[in-house]
Amino acid sequence: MILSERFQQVLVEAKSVCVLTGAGVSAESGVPTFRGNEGLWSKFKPEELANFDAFIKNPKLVWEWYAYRRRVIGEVQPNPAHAALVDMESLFQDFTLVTQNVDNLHTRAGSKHVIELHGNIERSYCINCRRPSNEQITEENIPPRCSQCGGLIRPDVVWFGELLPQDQFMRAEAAAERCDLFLCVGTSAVVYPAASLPLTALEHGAYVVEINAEYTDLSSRVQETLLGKAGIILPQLVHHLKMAHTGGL
Ligand code: BJW
Ligand code: ZN
Repeated sequence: MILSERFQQVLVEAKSVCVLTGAGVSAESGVPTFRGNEGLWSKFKPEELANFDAFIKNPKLVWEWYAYRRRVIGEVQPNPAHAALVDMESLFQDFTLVTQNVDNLHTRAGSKHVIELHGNIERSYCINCRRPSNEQITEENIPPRCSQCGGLIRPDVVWFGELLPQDQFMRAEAAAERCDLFLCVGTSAVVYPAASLPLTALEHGAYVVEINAEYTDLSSRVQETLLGKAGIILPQLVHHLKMAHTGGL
């Protein structure tokens, strides 16, 4: 991959970097993305399953989706895109990793500080008493019930129409506002307010680079789109940075 002169300069000189990741970052691990897939659950739009009304109407169906995804996630490993983002944490003075993913793969790869905007699929809680649940959830015992009060257990993720964890979102916004370089990786950038973060970075003068397997609605607004797989491109950026730091460039 050939990086533009301008991007090479920004990459090497950046002091503050913010990265927003989406499902495309985990695609090479074998985790299906939300939009434009084939397969078992592709007949449902995420809007149809990832909302509270759908859960109350059919908790078994929604839990079947989550139980399937929990199983897939448990069987896969972080990929070179996750690993490159672990490396980046130590290559910049100020580095913020923000993810929309609930799969915990950034943390499993070794990233130390991850802002999880849409929750984490490994956690769940009771919709009645709000206690975190540690019930064993398998594809056989769904929908799970709270051992304390009998209420329905739900995954600790953010569904459509629900507020994002405000402390996490405020930290993400602050990072987008102060960064010199913003990388938007493997996201269709259609789900708000996460999709506002690259726009916030642009408004505050950051250089915004999208890394995606295809063009998105964001592509026409950012300085550059690098088309390709995150698991190929991100390690190349890290290689470039390490060469620059050791004087090899
Ligand atoms: C690769 C690759 C490879 C593949 N390498 N790339 C402002 C404007 C318009 C609408 C709204 C707005 N504000 C709020 C809304 C409503 C709504 C919304 O945004 N709707 C839009 C769809 C129109 N937002 C909300 O409801 C949010 N809440 C909110 O705003 O609260 C305030 C409020 C409250 C009450 C009333 C009113 C307002 C909450 C959004 C929660 C989203 N939740 C989900 C589910 C999480 C749990 C779970 O995982 O089950 O989050 S939906 C789903 O989409 C999930 C994802 O995090 C999210 C984003 O998806 P992502 O990551 O972009 O995946 P894909 O599949 O779309 O894209 C993958 C990309 O990767 C593709 O581009 C591929 O090309 C690429 N790719 N392989 C690189 N190897
Ligand atoms: Zn309960």
